[in-house]
Amino acid sequence: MTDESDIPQQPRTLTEAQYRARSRRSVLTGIGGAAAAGLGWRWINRRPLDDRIPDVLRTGHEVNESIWRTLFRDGSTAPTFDYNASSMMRVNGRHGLDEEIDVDIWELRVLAADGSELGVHNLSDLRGLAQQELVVEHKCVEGWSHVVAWGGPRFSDFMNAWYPDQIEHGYVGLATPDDRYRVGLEMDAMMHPQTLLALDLQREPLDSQHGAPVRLATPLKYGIKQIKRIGTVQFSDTRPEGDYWGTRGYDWYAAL
Ligand SMILES: Nc1nc2c(c(=O)[nH]1)N[C@H]1C(S)=C(S)[C@@H](COP(=O)(O)O)O[C@H]1N2
Ligand SMILES: [Mo]
Repeated sequence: MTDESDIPQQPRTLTEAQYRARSRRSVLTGIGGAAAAGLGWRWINRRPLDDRIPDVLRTGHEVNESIWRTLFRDGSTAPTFDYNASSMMRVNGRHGLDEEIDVDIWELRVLAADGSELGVHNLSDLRGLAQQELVVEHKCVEGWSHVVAWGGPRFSDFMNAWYPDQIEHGYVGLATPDDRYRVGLEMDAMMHPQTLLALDLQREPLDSQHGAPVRLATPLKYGIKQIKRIGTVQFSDTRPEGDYWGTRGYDWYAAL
């Protein structure tokens, strides 16, 4: 992500030593996790999710997928924090954010697998769903993390309210309005209770560079999947095309 190297870094949540210790642990639990997933051991389900695994990003994708399913299928969740532990994070990644955004006329377009339009939503639709606050560690593949407070509806509530018959599809593709940044996620990850259509960051509406008016927030995935400024949502039975970092060599799952 060389195009972001000119952005000054905010202080990290973890000290350098803590971060290195965590990475060492991650290597160990990554290997143990692969073995456990293969053998079907149950203990791994109780492991804290933040012990997972930058190294898995670089190793077998199938292994990563099987760990992911073991971890999340049965309702495990990522650690949450006190609001007091959270603070505003840096802006990182501006793909798809070039144009001015007018949140009053912004619309979220929802497309079927064949590309036909299923629905269009405005901000009050999303504000009208039950609002959650989720204080979690946002992790970037570049090696920094930051505890932030997201606010907004669960994607699962959005689906249950308007598109219950689409939940059977295996994947969801999301794109910015200009189509320059795209991500694909498994429906399982999208339907997880900690996956939000985030409208708020630190209890304020998202500003433009953090993804106004709505972005994806999910502690199950690295930052690369947490698309800012969502313009379209499309259901799919196969992996959505054109995942921005997936097509540039990063693990498609980008799971923690
Ligand atoms: N539209 C868009 N969304 C994006 C990106 C981007 O470049 N464009 N970068 C991703 C990455 S790599 C990270 S770490 C987070 C950073 O979110 P922030 O800018 O709010 O810190 O946004 C993610 N979502
Ligand atoms: Mo990132």
